[in-house]
Amino acid sequence: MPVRLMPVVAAALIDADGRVLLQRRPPGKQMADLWEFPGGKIEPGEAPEAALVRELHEELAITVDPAALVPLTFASAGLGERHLLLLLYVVRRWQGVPQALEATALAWVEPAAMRALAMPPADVPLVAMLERF
Ligand code: 9L3
Ligand code: MG
Repeated sequence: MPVRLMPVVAAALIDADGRVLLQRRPPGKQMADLWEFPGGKIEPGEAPEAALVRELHEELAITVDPAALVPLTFASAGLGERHLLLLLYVVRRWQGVPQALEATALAWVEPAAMRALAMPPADVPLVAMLERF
């Protein structure tokens, strides 16, 4: 059976102190209660950067210039009969103060402290990249 790909974009928002914004997925959704880089699925026909700008507005109420999205790395993970492809962008400038519109909590976390948090399988290898960034 062919594998169905699910392309997902996510952002590492980095503040002036080098901390990164994580959000906690709500109960009832896939991967409930895990801490993730904010983002979501790329819609059919949508450019990855456009998808990430849209998701950050929907989830955090911030406005991001697509030119401020710097691709850093990717990870992939099996997800039942689907295959998740997760693209991570670094973001250092945005407008507005992030608000948890979909998550149950937001946290600014030092990259070295992320290992202590429960994250979705695809997010875990991204942390090692951020630590070296
Ligand atoms: N996912 C994993 N890590 C992330 C994000 C943003 C998403 N950093 C996974 C969770 C879901 C799928 O991708 O299985 C789609 O994400 P969403 O649309 O439920 O946010
Ligand atoms: Mg999402």
